[in-house]
Amino acid sequence: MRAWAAGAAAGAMTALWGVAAFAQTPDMIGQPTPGGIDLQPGVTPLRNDAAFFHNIILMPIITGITLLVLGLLIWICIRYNKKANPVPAKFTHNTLIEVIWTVVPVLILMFIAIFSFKLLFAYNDMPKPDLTVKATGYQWYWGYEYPDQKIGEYVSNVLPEDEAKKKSVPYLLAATEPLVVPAGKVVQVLVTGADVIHSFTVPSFGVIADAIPGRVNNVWFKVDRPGIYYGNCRQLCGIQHSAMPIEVHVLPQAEFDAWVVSKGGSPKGALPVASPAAAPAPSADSAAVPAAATAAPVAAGQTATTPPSPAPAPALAAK
Ligand SMILES: [Cu+2]
Repeated sequence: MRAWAAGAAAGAMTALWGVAAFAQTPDMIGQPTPGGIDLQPGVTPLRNDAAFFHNIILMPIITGITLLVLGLLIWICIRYNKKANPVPAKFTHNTLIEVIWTVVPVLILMFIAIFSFKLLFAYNDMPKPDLTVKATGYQWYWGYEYPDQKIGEYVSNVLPEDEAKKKSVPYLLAATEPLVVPAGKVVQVLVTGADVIHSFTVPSFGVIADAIPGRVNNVWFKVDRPGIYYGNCRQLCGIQHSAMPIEVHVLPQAEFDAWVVSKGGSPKGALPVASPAAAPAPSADSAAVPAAATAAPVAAGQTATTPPSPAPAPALAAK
């Protein structure tokens, strides 16, 4: 029985990964692939670790357990139904089996915990950031601000469908203004919300942080490969939740500096980054963020409600 279950599990896994590998070949970087069933290809080490944890550690265990339980159910239905087994056994306990079904799950959870905690700590251990960006979620668009470069908050809306078509960019993923960051640098994103809870999510970076009003969460990433990467708000935040894409442009440092200048900022301002990493920081989110950073979003959130009046319009039209 056990051998049968193991064989079935192995067979199913092979089939699953075969299909995944097949579907993966034309996967696009930084955005979802039509018909794709695997995770988006990652471009940060953390994202690759997370994918390893999901694909190699969790999925086989989940598949194995599911198939084992299914096999047991089928076996019981066939072998112990009224016809096949008219006189049922009278015992109610079996010490050996009870020990096994207590100890084995504990061992499985301990095995998972080794990888899970390692990943969790890796996410929390942010190196000293080279750039800090503040991302604020609004109903329904994002505001980005570069405090050290003195770039005030600007609005990033969903790119209307006709413009997206014209530019051959993915509608509902492309934005009117991208978030721009330098390649090969540690980027810290301070994430907050101005009205309801949103979520700053870029799958290929392995980055996800809730944008909560009155709180600042932070995430970090370091992308070596210049390119365009897409994400979304990933928290149901209202009727236009689907219309708040995140478009990240990763540029070589020189181009990033030029972009900062074009935005009226100063690239040199990047150097004296206040180091929140220096604080003992019990958790990456919320409390550890310096008071100045927490105070800023609220103020920005209030002032930034002025420009958005044009913002909801395209979003509603897009509906
Ligand atoms: Cu949202």
